[in-house]
Amino acid sequence: MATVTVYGPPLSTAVSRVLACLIEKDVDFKLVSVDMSKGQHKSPDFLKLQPFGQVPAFQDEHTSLFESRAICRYICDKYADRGQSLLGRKGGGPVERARIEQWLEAEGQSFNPPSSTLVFQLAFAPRMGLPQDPAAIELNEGKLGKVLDVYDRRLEESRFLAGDEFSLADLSHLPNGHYLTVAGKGEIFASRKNVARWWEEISTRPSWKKVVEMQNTPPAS
Ligand SMILES: N[C@@H](CCC(=O)N[C@@H](CS)C(=O)NCC(=O)O)C(=O)O
Repeated sequence: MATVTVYGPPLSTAVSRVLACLIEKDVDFKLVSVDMSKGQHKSPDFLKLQPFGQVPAFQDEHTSLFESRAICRYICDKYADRGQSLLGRKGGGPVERARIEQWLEAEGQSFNPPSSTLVFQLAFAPRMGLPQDPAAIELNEGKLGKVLDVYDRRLEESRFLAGDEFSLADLSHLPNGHYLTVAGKGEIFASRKNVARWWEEISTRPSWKKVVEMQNTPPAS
């Protein structure tokens, strides 16, 4: 099997989503560093891979892709026979796949907007020496809380979002959820019984622990 290539730092939420997926799928990969502080993600060569000048970019043989969730879907489809079945079991049928897609959309459309604003405000703004916006933090905590109330009701009936199996829909929440807990906002999960159980289970998977280890390893100079 050829090795796939991911471009971008593991500290990026979108890059870490792809890394977690590759590890779950047991697909070998090469990680190519992109120094965002030097603007390498806006260089002409990088823009050929990711026209919006964002990370991650991804290559598999002659295919190059961008958008972390699309890359994860591709990995799951192409390497369907390897690792964890993140997009439904073989022969699981359209309903099983649609339920996973439904919760993946919920992550992208409902969970991600408030959580990514919070991650920026709470985790990245301080690292970049930028001021925090308390009004944006309060507003988005409220929005995220309402989303997680829906999740809590769903997770009362099933172990994971799309059913009884861990899927790409669950995995996709890990990057933002991780930064929220590290930034001291873990209560937003812990205060909701079913969300708390779910978060504990997905965030302690070996694949995610490995990604966190990569995030905490300084890039080779
Ligand atoms: N929807 C894109 C988001 C990519 C994205 O926003 N990446 C951030 C890092 S997490 C980035 O490259 N930011 C730098 C910039 O936008 O200039 C994906 O999921 O791949």
